[in-house]
Amino acid sequence: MAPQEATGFLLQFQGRASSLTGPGMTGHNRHRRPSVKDVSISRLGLLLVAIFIGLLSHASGQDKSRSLANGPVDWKHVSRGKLHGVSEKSMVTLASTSGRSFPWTSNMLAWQRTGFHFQPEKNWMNDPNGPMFYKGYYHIFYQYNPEGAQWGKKIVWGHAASRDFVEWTHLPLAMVADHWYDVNGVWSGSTTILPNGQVILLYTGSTNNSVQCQNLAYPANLSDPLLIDWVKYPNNPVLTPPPGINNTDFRDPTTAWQTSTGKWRITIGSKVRRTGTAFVYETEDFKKYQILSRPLHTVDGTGMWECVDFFPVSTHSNIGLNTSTNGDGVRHVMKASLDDDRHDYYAIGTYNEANNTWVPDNPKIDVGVGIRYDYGVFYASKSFYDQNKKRRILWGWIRETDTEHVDVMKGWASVQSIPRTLVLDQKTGTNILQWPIEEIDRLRLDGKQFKNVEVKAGSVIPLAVKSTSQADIVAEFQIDKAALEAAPPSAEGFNCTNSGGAAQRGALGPFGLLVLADHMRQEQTSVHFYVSKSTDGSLKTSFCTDQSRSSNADDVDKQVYGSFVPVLEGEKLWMRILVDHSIVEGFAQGGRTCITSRVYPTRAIYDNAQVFLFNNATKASVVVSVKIWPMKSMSITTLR
Ligand code: DQQ
Repeated sequence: MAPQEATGFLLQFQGRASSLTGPGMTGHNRHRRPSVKDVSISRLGLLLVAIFIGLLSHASGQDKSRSLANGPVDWKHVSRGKLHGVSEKSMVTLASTSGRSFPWTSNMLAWQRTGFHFQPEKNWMNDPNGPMFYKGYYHIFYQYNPEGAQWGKKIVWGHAASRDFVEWTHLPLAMVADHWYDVNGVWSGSTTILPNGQVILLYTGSTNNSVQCQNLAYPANLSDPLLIDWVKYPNNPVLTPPPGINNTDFRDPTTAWQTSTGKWRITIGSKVRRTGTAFVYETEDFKKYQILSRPLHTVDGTGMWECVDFFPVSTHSNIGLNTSTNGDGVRHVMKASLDDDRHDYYAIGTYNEANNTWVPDNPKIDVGVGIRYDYGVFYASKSFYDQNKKRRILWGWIRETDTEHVDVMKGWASVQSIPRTLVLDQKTGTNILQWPIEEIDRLRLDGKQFKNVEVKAGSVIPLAVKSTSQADIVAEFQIDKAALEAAPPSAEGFNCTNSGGAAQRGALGPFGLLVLADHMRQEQTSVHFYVSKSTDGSLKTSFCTDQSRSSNADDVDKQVYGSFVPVLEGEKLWMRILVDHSIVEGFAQGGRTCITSRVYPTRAIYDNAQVFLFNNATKASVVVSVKIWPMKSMSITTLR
């Protein structure tokens, strides 16, 4: 960082702090998650209070529940977002849309807060917005409801910055809903850093009449590396829905890319009847735009496209590319977040700047009908080019999969995924690889290794690691060769979601790890492989996460997630799992297939969160080498 930048930062930082804090205070408010020790102390305190209340109740003849909500309550699904013209924001995949809640206690709910995933201090968060690296700081903006733990009508842009993705500072709200053109919500958008150093921010506003329009904003002070203050362009909106497009089907502008003519282009998601589409606009100054006659791409039957992302990847190197890069050795990735099923689908293809079209390499793996970034909970993601370390980084919104009234009890909802580097898989050429950014490794504490553990067919082996509520796990598996050869071929297709989860037994699987499991395994979340042999003798590997036994509570989602993972000749099966309280992120084969789950155990929490190896195959034994690192928490402070 240049000296003048550092001074500017300090002045601004102290200026804000001094008006709000007393002498000797820094202006930072530390709010890390409680350590195990803190929790034990507070548990003791709670216990004493509970005994005291219990005695009082007993004396007065009352029956007081120990749950937060004064005993189980009835819940009913409430839709959020749809009526206002965006995808459903509350949880809808529970088996029923109403029921009786589990008697959650404050101790259980406190444990759910994560240690090394990005979260605001409280309230609701959804999409990551406008990520960028600017003057020494990584910035993340996010959809935020300052008024509560549910999605709301007045969504604003929350903001935080970090030098290293490990120590974060929460900053004041970047933009609030304060103009006619965004009074119903400051919705998702992107930033672009121009070659002259100017920063452009484009976002969707929902107007006083709920029309979706695009607005321009820019930093008030470019020499502030924290970019605290933002100015909205006085002549907003800069774009309104094009003729023939519904007022509520036009949102989420991308980062701009510069063409060979020097003009800039952005793309914006929409739909024409049931056809998902990405319109392209060209501009010189980000104030006046011209729509191009052809959309970048459309796919029939995929419905509204939210949060489109469009960026180049290199065919021959793992170095990330600036969003404007095109030409030889470049493929373009297109991603759309499907309003209909709330999953992020991507495809790899070729961008032709001259006629402004993008064509997928394989029409069967097109946007919205082929492969996904993640086969669990992962939506409205956004990537950015990190010019600091020459890499492309992806953030995704990980929603809750419990009920809204429990989120209200917790006082917060949603986390952001671990930021992932994103490169083209040069070995397959047909998928990208997503991998936790290297900075996360700095949170690893002393790891424990278990080498060449034989896990026989039908067995479960506990791994002696004290606490694994926060853990990074890397495991490698070798299937018994003879069993592999002898396994009978099967014409039945295996599918993680419908084929019975970890309890299903086949000749060659499932096998993998059980995380967030209590010692009796009344609760467990399995992350596993399942290998099947096709009738032509070829092997097919699936990577799955089974949440069906993840919690004793019934008011949480318990789906089995997963998909096929490419395994090339001579490759071992391997996976990495990040466990962070209520989130489990799994990466198979270096990030070819990823699965993120939210799980809400009631017993397998704090020091009771254990890890096991398991092999539920009927024939094959597997030899497993695994390393488990307990993880430190990130540090998150607040600039007040
Ligand atoms: N979330 C924003 C919209 C976007 C949606 C509103 C995706 O801009 O389309 O909070 O989750």
